[in-house]
Amino acid sequence: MSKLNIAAEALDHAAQTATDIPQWSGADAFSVDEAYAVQALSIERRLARGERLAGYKMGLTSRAKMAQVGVDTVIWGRLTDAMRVAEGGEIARDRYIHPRAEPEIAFVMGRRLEGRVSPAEAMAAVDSVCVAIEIIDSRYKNFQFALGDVIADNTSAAGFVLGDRHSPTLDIGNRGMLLEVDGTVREIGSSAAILGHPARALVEASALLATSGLALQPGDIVLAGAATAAVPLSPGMSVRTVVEGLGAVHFRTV
Ligand code: 0L1
Ligand code: MG
Repeated sequence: MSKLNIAAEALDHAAQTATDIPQWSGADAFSVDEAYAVQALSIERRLARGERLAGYKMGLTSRAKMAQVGVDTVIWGRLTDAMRVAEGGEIARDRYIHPRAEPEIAFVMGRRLEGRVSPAEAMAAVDSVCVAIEIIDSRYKNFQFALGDVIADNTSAAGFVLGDRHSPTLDIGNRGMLLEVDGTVREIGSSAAILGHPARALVEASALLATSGLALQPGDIVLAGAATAAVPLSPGMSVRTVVEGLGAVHFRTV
């Protein structure tokens, strides 16, 4: 088995068993291209088990997130249907290694979008926008990684919750966003923290996916990235995100 396949299997196994693994470092560290290849191989394993591709997530699209994890490049990962948590649903904390939640905005694509586009062209391909929460869970020890590690680990993608769908004509630039735990505000920010405007995350998604020969398809979900740092999850929490103008979404941990 190749080095990339061995890594994909290790990451997939770590996610399935909620067991952390060491980072790849030194001579074993992955280049960006190798890391995206590992990510694709690990997702193939999920698809072979019957999961379906649901879309993509953009990672590290805000300064708060870059500072939290010490990596300063926008990255992307893949979402599958099995990662979706129903609005108001619950997750078992022990199915994850060290999960965190972060407030996001999601796009649902109405049309195909590929390559370099303007923000207006990107938004014209969107069917709807929603408030969202992403659940991330690094498969690495102590939630620490270098750029190649986190890309290979599908950019820590572990789950997502979507709220009601709204028209893409709604203003989503500079909207207040917050994350509450048990009714207490834990993180507060603005959608402007997401690359200046969440539409720019969609522009980046389209351009970056094209470098891997991919395009956004109708029905794909795209998480734009978090507006704030992520909050660690423990059992018995009620987690809620509100985005001004888009409403709220929540889930619970047991
Ligand atoms: O969605 C994100 O911004 C996460 C990207 C990977 C870094 C992390 O695990 O926080
Ligand atoms: Mg995120």
